[in-house]
Amino acid sequence: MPDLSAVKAALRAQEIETPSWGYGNSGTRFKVFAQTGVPRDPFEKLDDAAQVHAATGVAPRVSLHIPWDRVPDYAALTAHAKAQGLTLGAINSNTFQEDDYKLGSVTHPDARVRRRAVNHLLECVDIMDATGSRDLKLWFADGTNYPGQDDVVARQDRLFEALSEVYARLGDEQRMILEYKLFEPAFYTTDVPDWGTSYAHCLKLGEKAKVVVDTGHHAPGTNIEFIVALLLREDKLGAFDFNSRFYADDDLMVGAADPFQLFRILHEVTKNGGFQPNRHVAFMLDQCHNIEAKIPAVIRSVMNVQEATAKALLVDLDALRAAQQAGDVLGANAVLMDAYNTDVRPLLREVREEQGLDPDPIGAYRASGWQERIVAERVGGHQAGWGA
Ligand code: PSV
Ligand code: MN
Repeated sequence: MPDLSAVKAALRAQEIETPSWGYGNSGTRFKVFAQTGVPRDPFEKLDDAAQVHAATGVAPRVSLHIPWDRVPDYAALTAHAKAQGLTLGAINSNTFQEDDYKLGSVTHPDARVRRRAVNHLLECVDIMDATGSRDLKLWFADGTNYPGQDDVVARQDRLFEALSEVYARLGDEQRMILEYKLFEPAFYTTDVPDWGTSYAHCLKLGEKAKVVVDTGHHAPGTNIEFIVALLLREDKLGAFDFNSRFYADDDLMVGAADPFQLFRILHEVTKNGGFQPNRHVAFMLDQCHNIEAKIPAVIRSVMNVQEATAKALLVDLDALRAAQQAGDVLGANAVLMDAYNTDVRPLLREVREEQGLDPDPIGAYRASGWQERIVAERVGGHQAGWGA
């Protein structure tokens, strides 16, 4: 059986990065629903993220999204984070909300538009210099809607040219992490549709380029844990964007749709050393809380990741290997299922108590009075939203 004190130590050491946009208003392409108390600027988003960290103890970093989190003074934003025990995490670029990008950004047929997109990515690296962020996170909406619309190979060439220029600008400690997504907003071809395309570009670029696995960006039925295991084997897994999906890129709370899949993914992470600090895998949430209360939803999501992680850490790897070696199909499966079926909530309550935290993070948040305070104080001004 796994050593319980090692399991607890791993749970204490876990770090989950939360997304600034998860605290702002969001919605679908049909409607963005405003909620009361929502942050009006990136500083207030950090204040909310600090509540999540205070309640859970494992959410010390916040991803930013440019331009949504553009501020005149990034040193001030970084200091604001630091004052609350937070650091600034991945800088997410945005090359999907300008008219210029109708036919693509870095893969656009027009060199002028490509230049504009690359300049934005370079600006994001400047911001990383100011915030101390390690990762430039790239997701491209680029693609085509109709057969024949553009030359798909030429688009790959343009993509690589753009990535190479930005890669060359990275500092020694900085990385480029390249996300893929099967479809949407493009419906015929997407320029980075899958892990293989991301991997191929990252491999050519070099060691500082890694793949991001967003759990909502695959075709239904895709075996995501296999992708994770393979990328870890190749040392090309840079980060996770965790969320849940029932149909497409639903961006629901991680662990809500398929907690068993989340467990299987985290089992591969555990087994293949993905939690080791020297592997530098970032565990991030990429979610939107359209109809539910945002801060408690982020807390719940962090807890869901913790629970799946605890179960993955409880897998008896010695017994699993022995069963696998003996060709004991049912025995090996039973080892995994035993861990999955363990109720780890008492263990996590214990870990929190040992850290001086309330064993019930959501209860602690509700009791803190923060929600009432932001509803009362955050009046006037423009609520933050994703700008869609
Ligand atoms: C857009 O689909 C997206 O959800 C990507 O997954 C990015 O990671 C995120 O937005 C931030 O741009
Ligand atoms: Mn994502």
